[in-house]
Amino acid sequence: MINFAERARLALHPLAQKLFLLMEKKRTNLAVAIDSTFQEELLAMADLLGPEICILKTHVDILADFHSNLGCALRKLADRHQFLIFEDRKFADIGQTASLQYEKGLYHIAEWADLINAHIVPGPGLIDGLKKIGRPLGRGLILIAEMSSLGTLAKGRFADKAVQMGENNNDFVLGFIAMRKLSRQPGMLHLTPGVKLKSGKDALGQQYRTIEDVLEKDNSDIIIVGREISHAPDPLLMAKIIRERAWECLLRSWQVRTRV
Ligand code: S5P
Repeated sequence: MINFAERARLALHPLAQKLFLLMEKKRTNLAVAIDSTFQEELLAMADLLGPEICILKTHVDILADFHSNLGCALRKLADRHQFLIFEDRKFADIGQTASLQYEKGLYHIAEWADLINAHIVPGPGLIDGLKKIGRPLGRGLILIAEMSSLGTLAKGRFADKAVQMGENNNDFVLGFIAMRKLSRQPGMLHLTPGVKLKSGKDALGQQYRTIEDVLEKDNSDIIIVGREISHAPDPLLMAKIIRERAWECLLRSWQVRTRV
């Protein structure tokens, strides 16, 4: 299995190249999900955890005190600590509506988020609508192929279809939310949520697997970790522990697959 530096060379999207290289340089494949409902808390966490992560994943629409200065503040932190900003908006409308949701409204997501994601239910017009706005700005799209929640319909043939749609649009799509590696294109990234140190679930259908399951058994690239870090007594310490463990798993998986 080839490493991130080699995959950066094979990636078609410049943002994928940037992400592969920053992961290799920082030695981290940890994306952190900060689902805080207060802007200052989100920014403080981003600053604290920035050196440990490759991606900061946000949900701006849960902020009780959203202010239009957020994007600018997040971009400064992303530049200082070298991570990408991923707004987990999960677009799911027709292309025209989604393009407006991406560019306009309260949040002006396209102005500050490197990455966004979308469901494939509406079909390829949604990708075209987002691409029209995001591509000229050098942004990238992650398609939701599989989900971590109990009873999800996003699996099997649905996931295959998502991969096909993503690969057909690899000038804008740079990867998938997936529970395992799905695409054979080396430039495509796989990001997996539902990760904790120990497997389990929450009260609302979220299902957790371990870092080892996700990275070594199922060959994903990036783990997305939320409450295990944000709700830990010492979030920075927990981020460091998870980051180190995830990187070791990745190195082991590369060695195993190189030997095969
Ligand atoms: O299938 C999914 C896709 C996503 S993007 N399952 C998920 O949990 N997510 C997101 O990952 C979710 O919206 C949340 O922000 C994060 C997981 O958070 P945690 O606290 O359960 O680790």
